Parts: sequence; structure tokens; C-alpha cells
Amino acid sequence: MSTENNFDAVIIGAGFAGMYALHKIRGLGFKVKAYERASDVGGTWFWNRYPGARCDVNSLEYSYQFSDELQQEWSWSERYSSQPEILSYAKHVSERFDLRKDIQFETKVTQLEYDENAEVWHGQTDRGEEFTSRIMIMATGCLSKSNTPQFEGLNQFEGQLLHTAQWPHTEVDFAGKDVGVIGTGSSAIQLIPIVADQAKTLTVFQRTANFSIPAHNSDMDKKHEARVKANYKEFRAQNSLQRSAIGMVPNPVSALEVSDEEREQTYEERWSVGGLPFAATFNDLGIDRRANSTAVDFVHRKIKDIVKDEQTADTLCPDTVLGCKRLCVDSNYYETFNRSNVFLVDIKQNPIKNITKDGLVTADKDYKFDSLVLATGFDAMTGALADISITGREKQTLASHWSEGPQNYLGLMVSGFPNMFTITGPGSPSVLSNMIVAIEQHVNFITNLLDFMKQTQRKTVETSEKAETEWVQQVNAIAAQTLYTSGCNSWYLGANIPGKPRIFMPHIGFPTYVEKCNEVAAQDYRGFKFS
Ligand code: NA7
Repeated sequence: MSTENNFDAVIIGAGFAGMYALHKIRGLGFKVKAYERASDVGGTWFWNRYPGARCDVNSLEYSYQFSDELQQEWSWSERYSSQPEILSYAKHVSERFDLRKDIQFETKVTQLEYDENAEVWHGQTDRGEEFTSRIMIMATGCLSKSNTPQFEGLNQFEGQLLHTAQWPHTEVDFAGKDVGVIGTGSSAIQLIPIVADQAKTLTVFQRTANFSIPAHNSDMDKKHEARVKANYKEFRAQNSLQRSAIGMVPNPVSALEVSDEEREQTYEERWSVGGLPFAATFNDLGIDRRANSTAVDFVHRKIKDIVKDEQTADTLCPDTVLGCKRLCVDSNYYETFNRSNVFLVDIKQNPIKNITKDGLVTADKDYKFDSLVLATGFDAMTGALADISITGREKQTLASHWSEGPQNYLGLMVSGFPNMFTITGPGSPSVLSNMIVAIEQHVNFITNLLDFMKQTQRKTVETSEKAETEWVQQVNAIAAQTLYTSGCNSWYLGANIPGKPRIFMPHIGFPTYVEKCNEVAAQDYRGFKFS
């Protein structure tokens, strides 16, 4: 192998995590390279280009803060950014910080093996290339491995088969077509109103109804943008103090301590603001079933007010805890079911038996389509890592180490896998926080640690099984106090993938997590061993 392919650090992924990691690690004077399987930057925003794809966090927050020049010069056109605009932003960042020269696109890293004698990682790509690297940064993303359920007959479908997370790069024309959509998660809820507008008919196959709150998206309020930009640092600092690092004002009041009138009015106010802050309407919605049921009841009534057909409205009313799956944020989702060309099928009642060459069969009926959209989500949080064959010390594989669920320390490092870091891995706030804020915090922690190693001439860092076990216990203990673990079958629990170990993966609470990381760093990186 030529020395050209020997690196100090290799980053896998060039989404928001990989790009920032590249920028920061370069700053340490390291020889670094990123591999990306897509043909461009953007990560999940590169792949999820289905109509209606949009972020559910405000644009002024869902962006990097590491460069004040960048955040001042970039302007978002809407309150919630669309996928194309987020992708343009990612490209802009990659050019502005001259990142592209160190990213190799259209290359999937397939295998990583740790060489204990040389203390380096050996990597292989799907192009047959090999590399070595002292440090591995896994910026592989939380929602990057799409989930295609193994429906019988799926490969026999002769119409147009689409998956929201692998959407074609050319425009898909649904005009005059009969379309089926399987799934009613966030992706489906964003896509359905737009496809309904174009298609001849749209049939939605719902297994579990989801809670969706109106986005009330709008053009960016320029005065608001100017106010935020005049004080961006303080705005960011305030948001980072919130549990999800998102600027939603929590209401410090129990849903059970207010009068019925006050409760109703408070829900109405939040509903009219829209979006994720609805989950923070009262301070006990995430921990108390009785409190939560008041929110469930409110949303059920909203659905029944909007959707005219009684049976359709009933089917759309979720029977789970509100917020134990990520809330969906929509534009005209429920309203779409009032259209005469849109049909809802409850596949919990009548499960899909198989896919046919021109449609699908449920327990009670045959359906025919020109196009079938799988909006069936992701093997979230661990799927992209599991897709790479990773072997650490003593020939132990990551797959066997994680056979009972992901184990790591601070969501950053796995015992037995020296010098390998995961960005926004399971065990970190990741998907329960503003992802870009979480990414920057992780990358800053990792680069500070690498700098510490450089200054103190340490070659390797790893964590211990003890630190790992204690951390996982702590993450689980926090989750057990909430309704996340008992309220529904979410991808946070791995429950959407048959056979995946059921364990609540994200750490709840961004500020407490940051506090912990700062404490660890201040104590010479307690829980990490150096050599
Ligand atoms: P989600 O939220 O995981 O939604 C996937 C949907 O697909 C959901 O309604 C699932 O029903 C359904 N699904 C999955 N597998 C099947 C099978 N086998 N049969 C029928 N229906 C199925 O993915 P999204 O892409 O919408 O959103 C993911 C995240 O992206 C979202 O939370 C935001 O953070 C952004 P189920 O609920 O499992 O019964």
C-alpha cells in the first residue's frame, strides 16, 4: 500500500458530522481524509429528497454555529427549511471551508480491522482500496441506513418502487397515477399531501397512527432573523440550555394542576404555534400517563375536527402515548384525508399479505398501483455502523459486542475499539436534540481529546468495559423514568426492526450530558485510558 493511503485520521461520512469533523481535525495539523458513499455532501439530506422533505427544527437553529461569519452570511428562506435548501447549505459549507479536496465520494468503507501491534486501523472500501489510520471517526449518521421490510413478493412489483430514503435524483411525476404509500411516520406525513395533489389516487397503508402537529411553516420573518443574527451567540447559548437544545419554551406546569379551561387554552396556544414545542406544553407529558392522556385527547379532538369521514378520523387517532415516537410536524396532513382521491387502509386490522406485480394484497382486499412508495424509515442509530464489518482488539467484532444492544461510553467510544470515535452515537443525546448542536459538541469534545493526546504524546485512547457498563446503565435509568420506554414501539428502542435488541438508545437531556462531558474532560478524561 502506498504511504498516500496512511492517515492520522479517517472520517466515515460527509454529512454534517463528517464535514465539521474534517474541518476541526484538519485544524490539529493531522493528515485526514473522509470517505462518503454518496456522490456529494449532506448525509441524510442527500438521500431523503422525497417531495415535502423538510426539517422539523427552526432554520435559524438547524445550522452550524462554529463560524460566526458563516451563520451571519447564510440566509434561510423559510421558518423550517426544505431538503433542497439544507443540501445547498451543506454544499456551501463544503466549499467555503474547502472541505471537498479531502473527501472521496462514491466510496463505501466496507471493513475496518484494528492491528494491535501497529496500533492502527486497516480499512477497505467497496472500490477495492485499502488505507490505514491511527484514528477512526465514525460520522455515519443516525438515520442513514434505510429500512426496507421484507414483504413477500416485493421484488416482483413491476411498477415504480420508491423508498423515501433512497429517492431518485430526477423528478418523479405522479400525475395521473395510482399511488400506494406504506408507512405513516414523519417522511410519509410530509410526502402524502404533496403526492395527493398530483396523483390520480393515493392509498395510504397505516400500521400505527402517529401524532402530527401543524408546522405553520412560513417565509422567514426578516425582522426575526435580523434580531437573532444581532445576538446569535446568546440565542445559541440559551437554546443549548434546553433539554433538547432546541429553542422551545418549556411550560413549567403540570397538565394535571390546571383547570380544564386553562389546559385547553394552553394546548390551543401551542397548537397554533405548531411544531415540536407542542411536546413541552406541560412539564409532565413525558413522564406521567395521566398528564399525557390530556394531550392525546386534545390531538384526537383536533383530528376529528379536521377529518370529515368519521371512520378515517378514528383510524388516524393514535392509540399510543404522545411523544414516545418523535412527533411529526406537517403541512396539511390530516386535511389531505378529506380529498376524494385519498384513501386510508388500516393494516393493523388487515395486514399486508404480499406485494403483487401491480399492487398489494391485504387480509381482505387487493389493491393496484402504478407506483408504490415505501416510507418505512430506518435501521436507526446503529444500522450504518452495523453495515461495516468492524473488528477491534482480540478479533472481537462490533456486531458481537453489540449483540444485546449498543454498549459504549458517553456515546463516543466502545471498549475494545481503541482510537475509534462515534459522533452522535447511541448513548448520546443525538436524535433527541438539535442534531447539529449535538454534532458540534461531540466533535469539539473529540478534537479537544485528540489535542490533549497530541500535547501529552499519547498514541492511543480507549474506554473500559466498566465505564461503558456504567454509562449504559445511566442512560437506561434516565429513560426508565419517562414514557419513552413503555409508551410505544419506536425506532429509539430499535422496535421497528425485526430481531433488533430492544434497548432505548439516546441519552435524554442535552445540558446534563454536556455537563458530564465537561466534567470528564476536566478530570483528565475520566473513563478513558491512554497509552
Ligand atoms: P419512521 O418514523 O420509522 O416511520 C416508518 C413508518 O413505516 C411507520 O409508520 C411504520 O409503522 C411503517 N412501517 C415500517 N415497517 C413496516 C412494515 N413492515 N409494515 C408496515 N408498515 C411499516 O420513519 P420516517 O422515515 O417516517 O421518519 C424517521 C425520522 O426521520 C423521523 O422520526 C424524524 O426524526 C425524521 P410502525 O409505526 O412501525 O407500525
